[in-house]
Amino acid sequence: MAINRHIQTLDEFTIQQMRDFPQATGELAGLLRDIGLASKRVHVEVNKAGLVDILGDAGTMNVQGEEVKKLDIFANNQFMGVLRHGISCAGIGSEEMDDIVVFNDEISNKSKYVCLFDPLDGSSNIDVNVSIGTIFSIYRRVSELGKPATQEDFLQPGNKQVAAGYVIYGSSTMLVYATHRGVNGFTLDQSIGEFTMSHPNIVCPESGKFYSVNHGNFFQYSDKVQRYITICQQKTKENGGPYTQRYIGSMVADVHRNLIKGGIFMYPGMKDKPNGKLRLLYECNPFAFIVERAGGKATDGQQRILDIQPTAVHQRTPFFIGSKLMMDELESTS
Ligand code: AHM
Repeated sequence: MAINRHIQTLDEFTIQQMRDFPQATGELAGLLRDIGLASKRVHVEVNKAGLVDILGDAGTMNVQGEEVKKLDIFANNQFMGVLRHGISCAGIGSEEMDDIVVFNDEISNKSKYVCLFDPLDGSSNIDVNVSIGTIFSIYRRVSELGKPATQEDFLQPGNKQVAAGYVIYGSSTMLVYATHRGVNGFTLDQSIGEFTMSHPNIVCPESGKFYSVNHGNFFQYSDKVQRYITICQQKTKENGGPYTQRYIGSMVADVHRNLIKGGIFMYPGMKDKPNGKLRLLYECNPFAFIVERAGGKATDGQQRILDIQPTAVHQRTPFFIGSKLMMDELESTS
């Protein structure tokens, strides 16, 4: 006889979490529901990307001078639309837009949160059917409630995040999010159109076998990073290895794998790009928050990512993130 196992949806979970805090207003649960809704719409488009004319370049550059793909624009519009018309967000910042967008209407001005997004990370992989993802980050406003959100609300260090998460559009679509209470993963059950709890209380293994870095840039990295990569290559059974190199070029997929299985991901600074490629606010802070909550570590090679005081919404930073013991080994490499 089939057992009717209880499934817990994302909405049920966030509402249940809220009940533990009598003072909670439900705004965070509402925000997560809105993000879940937008990501389901993106999931639908990503899954039919090969069938419709949504692949390929949109013919414009984003603010960092990179090619914008059509799905990037679609995803950006979905998240922006859902949050603008919801009741829980005072404004957003997106990797795809030059400036922050302050919603500035009566309801939004009363909202206590702002959101930052990379609507479609790894978008250069869209055309070749590789996993891509959405990354998000939620902050409590520091500006006065009842008035429009301000730039300061968005330029807070990552340690002020209230929640952060990502959606991976892979062999299945998954939404993983962290709060100070832990990290949980929900897989999209397409038969009912709901994210359902599949990975409760995610803990990043203390160590792992995977190291993820773009080897093509090896000679652009600092001596220290080159030495650490060499240590990874020289690992044997006797000293915790061998390690396996895995680099998809889609950070959501690379960090997701390392979060679940243990590993280290690096996007170091390079001789001609000392701050690397990844954006502090849209990519590094959210992942640093998630991985730290799961027991791992994240740095820029010098300091904890979450302690960096941002000065611009689109700033970049070198990024090292992963299992605690592997990060310790990187830090102790001279
Ligand atoms: P994108 O949003 O333009 O795709 O860039 C971000 C991606 C990350 O997901 C990934 O880790 C990195 O770029 C890969 O860059 P590279 O090809 O230089 O290794």
